[in-house]
Amino acid sequence: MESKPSPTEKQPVEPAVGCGPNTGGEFSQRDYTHPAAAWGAAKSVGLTLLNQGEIINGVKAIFRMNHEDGGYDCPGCAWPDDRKGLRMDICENGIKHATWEMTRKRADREFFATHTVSELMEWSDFALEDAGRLTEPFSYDPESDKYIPISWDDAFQLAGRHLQTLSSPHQASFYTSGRLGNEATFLYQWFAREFGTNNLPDCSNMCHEASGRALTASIGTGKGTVDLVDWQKADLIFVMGVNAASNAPRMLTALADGVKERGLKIVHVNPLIEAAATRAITPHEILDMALFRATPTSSLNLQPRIGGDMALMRGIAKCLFEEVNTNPKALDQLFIDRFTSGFEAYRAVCQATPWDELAHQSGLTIEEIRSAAKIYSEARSCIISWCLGLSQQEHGVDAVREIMNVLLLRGNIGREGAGPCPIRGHSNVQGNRTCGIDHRPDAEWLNRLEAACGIQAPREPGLDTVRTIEAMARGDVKVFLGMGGNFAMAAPDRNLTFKALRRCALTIHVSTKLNRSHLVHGQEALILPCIGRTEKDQQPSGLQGITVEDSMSMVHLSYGMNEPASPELRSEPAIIAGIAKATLPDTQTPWQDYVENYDRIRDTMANALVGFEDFNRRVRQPLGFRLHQPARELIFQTATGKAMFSTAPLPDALPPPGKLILSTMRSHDQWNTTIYSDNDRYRGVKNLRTLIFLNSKDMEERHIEQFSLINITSFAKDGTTRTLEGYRAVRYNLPQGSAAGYMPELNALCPLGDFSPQSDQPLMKHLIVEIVACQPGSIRRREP
Ligand SMILES: Nc1nc2c(c(=O)[nH]1)N[C@H]1C(S)=C(S)[C@@H](COP(=O)(O)OP(=O)(O)OC[C@H]3O[C@@H](n4cnc5c(=O)[nH]c(N)nc54)[C@H](O)[C@@H]3O)O[C@H]1N2
Ligand SMILES: Nc1nc2c(c(=O)[nH]1)N[C@H]1C(S)=C(S)[C@@H](COP(=O)(O)OP(=O)(O)OC[C@H]3O[C@@H](n4cnc5c(=O)[nH]c(N)nc54)[C@H](O)[C@@H]3O)O[C@H]1N2
Ligand SMILES: [Mo]
Repeated sequence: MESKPSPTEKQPVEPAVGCGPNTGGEFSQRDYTHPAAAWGAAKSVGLTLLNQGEIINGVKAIFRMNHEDGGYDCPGCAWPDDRKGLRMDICENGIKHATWEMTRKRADREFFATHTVSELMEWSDFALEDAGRLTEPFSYDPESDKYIPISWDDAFQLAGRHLQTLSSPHQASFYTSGRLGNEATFLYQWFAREFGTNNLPDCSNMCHEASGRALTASIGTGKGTVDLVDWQKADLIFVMGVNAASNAPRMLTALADGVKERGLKIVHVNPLIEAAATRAITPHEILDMALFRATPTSSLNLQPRIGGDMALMRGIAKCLFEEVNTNPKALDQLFIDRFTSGFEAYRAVCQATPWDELAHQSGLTIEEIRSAAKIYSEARSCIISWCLGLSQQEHGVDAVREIMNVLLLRGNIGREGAGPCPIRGHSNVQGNRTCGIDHRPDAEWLNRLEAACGIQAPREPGLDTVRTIEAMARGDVKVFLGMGGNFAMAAPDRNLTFKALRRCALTIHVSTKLNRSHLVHGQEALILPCIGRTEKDQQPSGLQGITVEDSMSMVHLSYGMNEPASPELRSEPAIIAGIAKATLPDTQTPWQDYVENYDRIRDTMANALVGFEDFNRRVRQPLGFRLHQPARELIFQTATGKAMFSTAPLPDALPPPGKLILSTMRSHDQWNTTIYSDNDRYRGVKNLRTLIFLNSKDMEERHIEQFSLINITSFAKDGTTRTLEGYRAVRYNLPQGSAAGYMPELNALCPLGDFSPQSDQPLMKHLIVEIVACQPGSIRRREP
């Protein structure tokens, strides 16, 4: 076999094709100077609605989303709803997300009769989802290489047969994506455990696992402790490692209102200066939008190197320890003495870390760190919020614990306007964990589950996302069930993940739309279509609501309002019950009763889950209810019974010589693996997804020009490399040594073996890469 020429020889390559529509035409990038969430947002929403033929329904949908008296929970993100009844906060990306589900297009039996799976593999990810809503169950037919219709009963029997013939229940793995409502979640984990395994990987294994583990170790809860009222009271908010204008747009309202109404201070910490860090117009302020009156939303912008956050936090702590010599109020010593443990050790670690090292590792100047510390020590109350920039790192757990350390030093927890606030991703990812999706369940939870559900739960820990891929690749896991999501594209190490899925005897996907995970299938494969969040869920006892938990632990009901995309669709609880009944011949669980009336599921949940007592009544209160959070009341369920300082050593965040650290992230016009267009408005990008943002000095050093074609090679710890060719370099304001580009295209570069030993999270924000210029070959484009 001919060996592949090394990229440094400047072999001609063709421009890479991204996951978006790839409609061709000119691409460009320029600085975006408009405020976030202004008319550009309105225009973009209009285009999405137009494309989906949904102007009327889309507009109706907007006015039902997140409403106090009914309506459905926005499937877009987990930001809580400000449902005071006075005004409704909606956002561009939530509307896009909801209308994407409401499309009139259909991927029906005619569609699948027309296209083979091999042909569909050639389609872009955009085109696959754009085929429309799935209409009935399909199974893979190897003869014709097509998906063909199958009855629900036969589909369940097929699933049941496979699961029953496994030699151990651990040969199946049950993935969850964070859209699943609480009731379906509870049934799903119940089914997996009654079947006999804790193999419950979820998207959280790639998302906020690190945050959950860090907070549990520090303060005895896996969640943030603040709510929206705290956001409205805080003096100071740190916004770290999140692109809020695109991924949690309703946060802009809280930021802009805070600045306007009470002089809120905001410190942004991000290698990129994202749109929310400059100025915002909040979507509901129509007058402001018309007059283009933007609110500045930054007191300080810090651009650390990728992975430099922990050094910054430690620097802030070091400043406080210095300041307390002259200003005793710099630390909240009363709080520290009463509620924390490990303080002296933490002080010693901070004092022992030299300033030079903190500056070098954070990529910031000592002055910048000092100015952040000054703002922090002057604030009466402070919230620190963060997202994937912190969690998808090798030392993500240590970094989040360092955030907690800094909060504890000034007693910034358990009082108004203060506390840690991880910004969750999927609209119910937090609820999934609360309701039992956990591959490492503790004994207390399993005992409660057994008592409430009359089952025997397995005690051995199960597989998470990374371990599931490894096990499928080895042939140890033979049945993969994806409850939502797009596992093949969202997971790291594309080639390996594809191989792993293809080794399975059976892959099942419960989905609303066609995606690549359906095409990268096992020997046998099922697509089971479900109703979406925006649709009515009719069961024998009437219209059903489902519950979700937002980022700030509020649990509330959500009712769909549209007719289902097809009469053949089933609800997620009904599909889980169907598979369960076909798999567990001796089950004592009344699956059918549960499907007929979700109140019955909630009654059982009330017995099994701490904090869900009287669930059915409390969730019907106008705003639902807030889950009790001991840490919010300064009750710390940790090893010492106190909030615990941590003293982890500072990791080395620097790229090896000649290499760069690459972070993978979302564009403005995508929802995880769902791509709406090839634009990234707030970063000024048009028509291009296969790009890498680079610092101008890094480009010069490599003789790379703006938009020139480049190859990217990632270096795994085991010595293997992965290369993507034909990307384009785009000059961008980010620190030297740091680079950024889009998921899911770049997942091909994430080595499966390179996950954080602290959280098992793949290092999606910390790839070690080499980037070299290459020559263009003949231009070839894939037809959409
Ligand atoms: N419209 C829309 N909304 C979404 C999603 C979506 O795809 N589209 N996805 C949802 C999901 S599942 C999630 S988890 C969230 C994700 O929300 P985000 O966390 O905003 O997701 P990313 O786009 O990956 O952006 C990561 C941010 O971290 C920054 N960053 C990268 N490395 C570092 C670092 O080392 N330090 C710091 N401080 N910052 C860093 C990047 O510059 C970028 O701003 O959004 C949710 N909401
Ligand atoms: N390189 C890199 N990779 C990443 C990340 C990153 O930052 N960088 N982020 C990671 C993160 S934070 C996450 S959360 C994961 C996301 O991973 P996933 O949750 O697995 O992926 P999504 O793209 O959100 O899933 C989209 C699919 O969900 C299905 N769907 C939509 N609505 C519903 C519904 O109501 N019910 C059901 N059953 N299905 C539905 C549709 O068929 C759609 O195609 O990706 C991870 N992967
Ligand atoms: Mo996520």
